[in-house]
Amino acid sequence: MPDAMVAASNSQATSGGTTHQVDVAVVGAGFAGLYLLQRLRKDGFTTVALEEADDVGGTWYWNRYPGARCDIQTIDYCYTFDPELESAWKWSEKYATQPEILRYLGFVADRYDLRRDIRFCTKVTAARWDQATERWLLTTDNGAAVSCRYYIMATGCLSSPKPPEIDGVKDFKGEVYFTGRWPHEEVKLAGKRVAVIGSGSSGIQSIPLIAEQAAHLTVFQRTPNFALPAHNGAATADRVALLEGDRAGYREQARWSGAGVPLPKQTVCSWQLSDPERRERFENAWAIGDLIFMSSQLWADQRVDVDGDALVAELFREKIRTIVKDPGIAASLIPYDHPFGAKRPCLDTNYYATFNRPNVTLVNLRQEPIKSIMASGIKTDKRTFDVDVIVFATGFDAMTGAIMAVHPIKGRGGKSLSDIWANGPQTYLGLTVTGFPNLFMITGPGSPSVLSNMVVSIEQHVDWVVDRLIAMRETGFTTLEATETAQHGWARHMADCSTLTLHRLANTWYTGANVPGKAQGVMPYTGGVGPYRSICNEVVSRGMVGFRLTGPNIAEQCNDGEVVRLQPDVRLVLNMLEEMKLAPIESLGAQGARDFVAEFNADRPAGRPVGEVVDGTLPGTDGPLPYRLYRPATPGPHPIVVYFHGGGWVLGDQQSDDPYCRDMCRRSGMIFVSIGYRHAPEHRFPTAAEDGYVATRWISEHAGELGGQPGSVLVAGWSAGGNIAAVICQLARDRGGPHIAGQLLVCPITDCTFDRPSYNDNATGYFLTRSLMYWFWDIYCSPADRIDPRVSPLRGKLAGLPQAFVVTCEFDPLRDEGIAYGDALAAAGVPVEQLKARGHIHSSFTMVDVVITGVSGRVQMAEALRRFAGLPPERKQGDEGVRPARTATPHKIAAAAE
Ligand code: NA7
Repeated sequence: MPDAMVAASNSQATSGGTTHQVDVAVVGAGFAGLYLLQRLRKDGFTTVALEEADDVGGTWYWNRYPGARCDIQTIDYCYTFDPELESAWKWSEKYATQPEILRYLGFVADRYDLRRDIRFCTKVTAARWDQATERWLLTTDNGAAVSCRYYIMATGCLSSPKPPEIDGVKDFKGEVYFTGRWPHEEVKLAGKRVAVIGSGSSGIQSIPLIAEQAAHLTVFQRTPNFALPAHNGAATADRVALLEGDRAGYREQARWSGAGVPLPKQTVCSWQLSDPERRERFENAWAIGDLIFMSSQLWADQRVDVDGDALVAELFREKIRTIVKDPGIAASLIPYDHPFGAKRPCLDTNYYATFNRPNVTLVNLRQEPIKSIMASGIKTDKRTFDVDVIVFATGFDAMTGAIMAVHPIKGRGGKSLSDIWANGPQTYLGLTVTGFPNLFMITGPGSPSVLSNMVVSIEQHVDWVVDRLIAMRETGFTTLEATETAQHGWARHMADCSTLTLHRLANTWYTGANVPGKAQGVMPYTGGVGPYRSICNEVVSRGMVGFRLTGPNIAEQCNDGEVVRLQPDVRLVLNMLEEMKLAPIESLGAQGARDFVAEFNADRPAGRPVGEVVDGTLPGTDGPLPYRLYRPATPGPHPIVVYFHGGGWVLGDQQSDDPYCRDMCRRSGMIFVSIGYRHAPEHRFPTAAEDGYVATRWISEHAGELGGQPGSVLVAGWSAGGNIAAVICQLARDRGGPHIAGQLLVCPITDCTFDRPSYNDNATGYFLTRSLMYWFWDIYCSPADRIDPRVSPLRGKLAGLPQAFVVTCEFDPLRDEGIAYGDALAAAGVPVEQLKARGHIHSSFTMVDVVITGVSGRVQMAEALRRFAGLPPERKQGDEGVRPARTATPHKIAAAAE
């Protein structure tokens, strides 16, 4: 590349043979490095990019294997920072080939004259932070060292090929190629016996083309993958029309989407569709040939719930069986060891059909592992395959490999990044690392990166980082570093996010499982591109929360803390509610509030099916009380849980917690009977409690008729319903029955003392407000009555009560009175367990299929109920424990929670 070499020598000349001084050094000249250069230069920073290759392109420079293409539609997989650039370049295909993408990146480099700031053929060999000068010193294998204020790794996620870990590679006498380091000159495979090891994206893209050339191709497959036909050709007309209709809007939608591609939220759940309807959706997606579409547009629960996902996987398997003629080969090609999407699914052109060719052999390494590579070919534990060429499509040391390849990177106090990351990468926002001031990573571990359209993520990272550098220049700060608190908080938030999807359930390069000895854990951010962007923005709007900034002649600034303490889906729900700018419920009047709740609930995700739902009435003190009974699908009789809905004694009815009752019925395998007790202001204290007591007694006496186990019942309730359940336990003890085997109290109201910290800390902003609680109290109960244990059970006698499971949420005004009740029960000798749900709000557990992170709490609640009822801890349908039961959502909030 003559241009490149000229650029390199110019660059070194300016350094005068001594240390090359710049404001910002960038490592890598792929998508990220090029955009960095463009922005940094535009914003007045001196900069240099150090690039190991002799040209731009990054991953698209190295991955030249036959069939290499992007697997996001090209109209989405390109820069959007400059509308003129968008109109200056026309893509020729729906999925561009590697040569075309490389040409595009060359075009971008030339258009913005970026090559003059790139030192090609230059590898960074080490990097060291010098505290005295507050600069990074980068040594290189070619030319001057670089001294910079800011050091930005734009090294890509898939640029460090993984060794094949197979004995004897060096003994092989034929040709050896790695897909990730494919030669520039033509590789002639015609007439040769070729082996391909690996069936990830690179293998799946190259195998059909290699099969067309080779005399014989033998594919060595360890793990089969899901692959979807690309149906490549011209760019899809409807997508192009959308883009051209409103380019800015289209791009903006991508920026706030889940994966960086503008597709609508799916709202229908798999169980709301019939078999033929699901099949039709799948066939449509198969015909469209778009991974993001297939992964997100079939039904709302597909990516997040094992059952919803399994339906997709099975339809894939049917396709493979149809395409591959030999049933034995088809069986080997069918993936069973991971949920669809948990491992990167692939986009193919004739991949499965290639195994119908007479010149192709599939070797299933699960049945006959490779023993070694010999001079003449490959030996499994059953056979020997003589080949002329071996192609290793064995993947990468992903996400961390390229960063750690610069070794050592020594931060403050001389600590090395490889040591600090020995147990897995730790970052703040995926962009920075504590102890490494002024070091940034683009698409680093902890950012959405590989789970997103990379270009969208790259542009967001670059803009965010460069904007910070500008802000520091303007304010006089010269160093920026993530705090320990912030980094720990991000690790916790990452772990919370990882429960939202199924990625944690597969051994993949996302989790580090493909590299022997590598620390394992989900490395990319699974919370989505849009939410990630909003968090980065929040860091700034809250005064650089989690960063320490210093500079000469300026006071240190450190707004220490965690940027996200809420569960990720709870945060989205709250943001959504804030955007809706709802009037305070207490301003609507009782009837207005009831209408609002009814409207709100009508729009929420439908609960999952249970065996039977029966509406009925039972005799109350002053007339019939309605109830709704949820029966499990399993054979009865079942223990009965008498349930009391939430709503501050004012709102709701026996159906208002329908999704929660269904969910708990499925999980616990018990009958739930939700009681329509009477409400204030029409019926004030103590009506709700007395109705609840009468209903519980009646249900206990008629358990057999209801299909339940006679003898005893359990009680449960949420919020004011939790209050009623707690009170009933006291009344039942004092009034001679019924026998209650256990009580489940979810965020219960237990006292009328408003000075506990949670009433202040969580007074506003978390859905249930202090003001709304005051309103509920005023409507239900006069001040004089408030100390009565029938409304303040914490003030009652607690000894001799049924065993209890008390759930409280961190961001709930009622948190501390729930905890106080649990503690008081324990002090009174009542067996009690408390679940203190971190990051949750008052309604987290009843927002079923909206707040997905609430699942594990409901699993624990169901287990407690089963224990109380003397049932074995076996789980019922829909249950998972280690996995989320995400389903979703004909619902605005649910859509946001995606
Ligand atoms: P991948 O997706 O990591 O695939 C590598 C493949 O190589 C995969 O099938 C591996 O099996 C297989 N492999 C790795 N090591 C071995 C050994 N030692 N023996 C046998 N088979 C082995 O990398 P790709 O390059 O295909 O794709 C990377 C990404 O680039 C892709 O997801 C796109 O985003 C673009 P395993 O699954 O580990 O059992």
